[in-house]
Amino acid sequence: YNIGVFDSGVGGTTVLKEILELLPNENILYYGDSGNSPYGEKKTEEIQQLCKKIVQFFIDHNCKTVVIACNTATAAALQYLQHQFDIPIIGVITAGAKTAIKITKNNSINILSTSFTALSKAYAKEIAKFAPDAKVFQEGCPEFCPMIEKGWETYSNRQKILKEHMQNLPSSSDTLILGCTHYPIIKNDIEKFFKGNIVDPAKETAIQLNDLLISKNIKNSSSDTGNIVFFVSGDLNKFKTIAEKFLNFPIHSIH
Ligand code: DGN
Repeated sequence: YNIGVFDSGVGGTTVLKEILELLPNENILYYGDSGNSPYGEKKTEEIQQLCKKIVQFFIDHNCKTVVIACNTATAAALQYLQHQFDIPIIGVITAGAKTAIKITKNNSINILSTSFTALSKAYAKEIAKFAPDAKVFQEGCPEFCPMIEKGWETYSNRQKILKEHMQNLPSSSDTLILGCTHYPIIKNDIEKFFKGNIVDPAKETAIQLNDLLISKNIKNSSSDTGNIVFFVSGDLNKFKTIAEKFLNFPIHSIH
C-alpha cells in the first residue's frame, strides 16, 4: 500500500472520495479510529498519541505517505507527527486555507468546524502565514458531527441550528471553509445560509497529495484500479453503513 489515509472515524471518507476521483490507481489504506471518536472532545496530547500509533501502523504496512483526513487531528497533531516521522505527512488545513486566500476578494474568511478546531485557531494561524492581514472568523459547531452520522435529514431542527451558527459569523465575509470532514455532506443546506464561495478542503487536499506524489516520485504508474482496504478501531458495521453512504459505493475489504 502506497498511501495511508486516516480520520477519527468515518468523516475522512469524504476526503478519501476526492482522493479516489483524482488518483484512481493508488493503493490506499484507510484507518478510521472510530473506537476513539470523537477526537474533538480529547486533549491535544491524547490526540497526538493516537495519531502516532496510526502513522506507525501505516509505516508497518509500507505506506510511503500519509494524509490526515481530519481537521481536528490536523490541528492537534500535524506538526507533532511531521517531527516524529520521516515520511511526508499532510493534513487538510493548509490546502483549504490556501484556496480560501486565493478566492476571497474582500480578505474575509469564515470557517465552520468542530469546537476543538475552532479553539485551536489552526485555520487562522495557517491563513496568517500566507495572508497576514486577512480577517478570519471561526465557529465551532459541536452538534453537527453526531447529527450527520445519525442522519442529518431526520432532525427537524437542523435548519434552525445551522442558521444560529451561521448568524455568529459575519455575513460580510465572501468565503466559507468547510473546516470539518463531515460538512461536505450538508453543503446543500449550508449554501442556503451563505451566498459566497464555499471551500471544501477535501478537494484541495487531493490536489496537494497528487503534487506530493509526483514530486517524491511515488505516484503509482500502473493503470489498474487501485485497492482500498479499511481498518476500523470501533464497530465495523456502524462504520460500513455510514462510510458507504458518504462514499456512495460498497466497501468490500474491512477489518
Ligand atoms: N473528522 C473530524 C474533523 O474533520 O474535524 C470530525 C470528527 C470528530 O472527531 N468529531
